[in-house]
Amino acid sequence: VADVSGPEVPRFPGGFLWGVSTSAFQIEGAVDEDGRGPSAWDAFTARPGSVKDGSDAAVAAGHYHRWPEDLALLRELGAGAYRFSVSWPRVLPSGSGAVNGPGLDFYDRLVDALCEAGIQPVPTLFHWDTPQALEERGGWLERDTARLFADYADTVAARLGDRITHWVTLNEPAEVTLLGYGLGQHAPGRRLLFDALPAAHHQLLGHGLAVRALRARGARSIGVANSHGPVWPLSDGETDREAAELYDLLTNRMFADPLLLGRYPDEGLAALLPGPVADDLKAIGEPLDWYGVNYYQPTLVGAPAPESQAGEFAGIGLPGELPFGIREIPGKERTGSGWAVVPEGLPETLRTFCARYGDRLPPVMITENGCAYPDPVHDRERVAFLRAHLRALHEAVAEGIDVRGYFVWSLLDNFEWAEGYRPRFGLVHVDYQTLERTPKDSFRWLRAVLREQRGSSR
Ligand code: GBH
Repeated sequence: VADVSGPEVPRFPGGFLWGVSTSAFQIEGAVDEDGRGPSAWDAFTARPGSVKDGSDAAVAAGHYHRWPEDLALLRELGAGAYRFSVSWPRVLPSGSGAVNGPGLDFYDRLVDALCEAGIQPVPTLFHWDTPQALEERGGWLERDTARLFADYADTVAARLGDRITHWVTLNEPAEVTLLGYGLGQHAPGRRLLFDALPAAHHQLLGHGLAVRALRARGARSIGVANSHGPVWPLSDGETDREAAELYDLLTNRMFADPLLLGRYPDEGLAALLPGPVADDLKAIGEPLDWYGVNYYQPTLVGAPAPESQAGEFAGIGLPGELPFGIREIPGKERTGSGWAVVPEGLPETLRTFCARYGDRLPPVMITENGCAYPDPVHDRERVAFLRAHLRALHEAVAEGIDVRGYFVWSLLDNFEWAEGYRPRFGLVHVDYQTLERTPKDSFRWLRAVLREQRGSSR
């Protein structure tokens, strides 16, 4: 299958940002060291049955202590940028109030070291680890969390801002809303179904207020990282098309429209949002410098499955009371975690964005793309996956879509949320007994691609 000898990736425009992504909770560990406060994910993982292998992230990939080693890996890879997340409860243990000096120092050292290595630090301010103190007061269901998020953004910017070019406010508010508050499969484990939507609005508001706070601190380039992918109707029949429309509304347009058009996509949503939102939408719609897309796969959606077919949906775990059902995409290869491999879904997503948002769409960056495979080191499938996605992305670039960067998820094997440690998304293998890092074949392949793209033989 995959040939690891030659990169075989067409040339991307000069200045294209090549990077890898991680997130704090998934790699750092050290959850109660140096004054870090608990996050909603610490509380969630402590609840029996919430994580498949019963694990937690107390150690994770041990990055908090091993970051110099991880920095060396980034250098060896030749990454131009590193997207990491700042843990809110490490900086503000109870979400607001006194700053935890050692927590902020950790990111300050990391940013310094990245700059010294010539790697652009791209911090994400929120990648799902809400301070538990705020979660206990309702978390993102509460409007005040948005304001506190902006205060936190200000605190981080005051310390790191002099060395940051590109900021990311939120990572995937759709997942937090739908999986965390809607279905209870992620922290905070609430199962509010459509009553979860205020959590979406408050995250978006938090984003908007944070954009203003960052700009007031002189931030040059601000984006967001949202998960997007095509939604394909199971058939041409009306019920399947309507179900797919609704799924697309809830996962794609509900998050992108307010950010890019300053409005929600559907009148019917208004009733589910927390009161009048017109003023909030002015903050939410503050023009972005770029828009981050996390792309994994399309979703095939049809009318809800009849009871008799429930087994078919077990892996996806959508409750029967929702007005849509997710089906397996037939005829595609699957990754180790069972996701369909559909590289052409990436340019399709970008074309849909250009068509819908036109001039309102700023330059795009692919802030995450990657796959899980069990293979420890000789990960030929990951090489094939990345190569196919980069070729597909290049088609979009060749068509004139303004794509400025691509970040692989992920540098390291890490804590894959409710799936625990089994899915391995890393370019680098992590032995969870010893925390030893071993670069996979895909790491060497990507290093060759990056060298070639830079046009040097370094
Ligand atoms: C991202 O979320 C996260 O930002 C990151 O933290 C995480 O580790 C990474 O991706 C890998 O999961 O229809 O059941 O087949 C990914 C969001 C949403 C992508 C669900 C795949 C379809 C799963 N995901 N989606 S399913």
